[in-house]
Amino acid sequence: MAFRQEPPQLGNQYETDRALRSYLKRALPPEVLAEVEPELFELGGLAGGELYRMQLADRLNEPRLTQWDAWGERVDRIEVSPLWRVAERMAAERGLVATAYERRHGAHSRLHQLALAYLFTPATDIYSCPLAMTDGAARVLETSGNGTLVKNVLPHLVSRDPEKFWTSGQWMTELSGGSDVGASETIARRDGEGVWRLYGRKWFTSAAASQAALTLARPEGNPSGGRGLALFFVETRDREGRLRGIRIDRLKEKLGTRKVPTAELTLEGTPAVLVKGTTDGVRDIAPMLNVTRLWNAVSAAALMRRGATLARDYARRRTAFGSTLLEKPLHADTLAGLQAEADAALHLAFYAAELTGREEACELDERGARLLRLLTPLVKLTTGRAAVHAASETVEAFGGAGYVEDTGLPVLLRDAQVLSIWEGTTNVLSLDALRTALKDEVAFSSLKAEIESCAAAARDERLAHAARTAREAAGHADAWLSASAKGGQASLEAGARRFGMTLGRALALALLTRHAQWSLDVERATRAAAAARRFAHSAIDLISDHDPEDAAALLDD
Ligand code: MFK
Repeated sequence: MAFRQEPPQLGNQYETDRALRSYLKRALPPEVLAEVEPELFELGGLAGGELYRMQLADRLNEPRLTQWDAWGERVDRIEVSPLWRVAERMAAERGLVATAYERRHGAHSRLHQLALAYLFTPATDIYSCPLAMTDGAARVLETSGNGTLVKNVLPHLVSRDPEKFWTSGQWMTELSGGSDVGASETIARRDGEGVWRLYGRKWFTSAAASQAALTLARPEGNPSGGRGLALFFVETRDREGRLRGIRIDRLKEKLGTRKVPTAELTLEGTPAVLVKGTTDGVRDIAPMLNVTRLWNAVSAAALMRRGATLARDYARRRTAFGSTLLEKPLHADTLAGLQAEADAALHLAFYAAELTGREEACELDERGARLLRLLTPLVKLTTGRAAVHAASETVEAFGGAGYVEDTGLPVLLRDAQVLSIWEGTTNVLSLDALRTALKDEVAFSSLKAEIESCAAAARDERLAHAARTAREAAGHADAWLSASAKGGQASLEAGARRFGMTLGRALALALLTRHAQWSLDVERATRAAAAARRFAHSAIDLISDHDPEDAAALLDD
């Protein structure tokens, strides 16, 4: 019989995720786990079954922008793909945002919600983008003290009823900069009736089909820079469904995340509501950034898991040179490395989720809050970079098939690339983390203490090397910071990425190690220890002193 290749398949994505299940067993009280597990099983089944089949069938569908109707009327209507329409309804019904705000399980509600997001994200082609922003907007409104928005808008963002559920965009990026938000040129002006109206261009607005958005604009007369901006809420359409002073100029032609209708917008007197004060918009939108960065990290871990799962399943089905790929020592070794990276990302992302949940339930002390401020950029930048690397390995694990579109595999690589770009690039977040570590000794010392405490928890000899590696890497980063702080701003900035990545990876290793000890003790299982040991042999300590003159010579024409 002629050779026939079976495609990779996915099982129940919760049931088969040993790393997630082991982590949740430690992180959640048994009664909470028992309550949330049925939802996770159900969503895991959909993610590996019906939704996966829909994803493959939906592969060529993309959002469509219709700017004019047949009779010359400007309509600027966006239609999203069939998969996204299903995802929107399902996200509302299953409380992908609501769960975090209902707080049925207090401080554990964030974990509950993000465990759902972890299963949902790889199954819905980046529908996590509008959900992340909606969650961020909900958090900003919840803590804004703006009674009107809390009463009229927040219930839509956290609704489980698909007819009431709204998603929110986060319109920040302008031509002048996606990173340097303080350079924004959008102007806010009050009209004769006292309504704020926005004028300007937003250059990269994800999920432009949303019913609402938070955005930044400069009230006329305000100074330049981030302090002169103010945070505004915008309801995008009126009761008849017409855009309110917004023109959608075009959809972006992106490398990946192609289901996400990312648009260029012109604001032509868009009515808007001031969320807080008339200044300090960057500071006021920061809670949203922290929530979307957390989603970014969870999505990175989830996409790494999806890639590793597909590659492992395929390796069982694919035969070459007389045996399955999984029986080939080098292929198995490569996949094991991929799995360890995915486990590390999972522990890092969910550790930030734990602290976020505690903060939201008012159970995090000042020290913890400051640790979380430093942690968020570190977690985002570390997992975002790791996800890009992992996606490339995943595609390669399929050989030529991974390079062919209708296998549904290349999209994993294209989509992963966004994770290190949006919500702050690796370098911008490295600088943010560096500034925070320098400015806030409490935050930095709490991070070092956390790494130390995780490493100290590892009593088993089999974890000794992993614990030592985490400790030494953190110590090296600490020593580098002290030495470089004396050397001047340029050398500090030049080393910021190595500093951030080292801290992020050292913390991931420390968390993995602590979990591995627990798993040895309680579950009598060695899988987590294997992940910690394997991850410990990857690049953890990236600190090194480079001669700035070498960099200059390399960049010289
Ligand atoms: C799957 C996940 C999907 C996610 C989908 C999202 C799609 C959305 C697409 C996008 O919107 S992409 C665009 C994302 N853009 C960014 O993330 C911006 C990246 N740039 C930065 O983060 C810069 O560091 C920053 C704009 C914040 C720098 O601006 P500034 O004007 O130099 O601000 P500065 O002075 O650093 O901070 C101003 C205040 O905010 C300070 O507080 P004070 O006024 O009290 O001194 C800061 O401490 C505070 N702040 C800044 N970042 C903060 C923060 N506070 C808490 N958390 C933070 N992260």
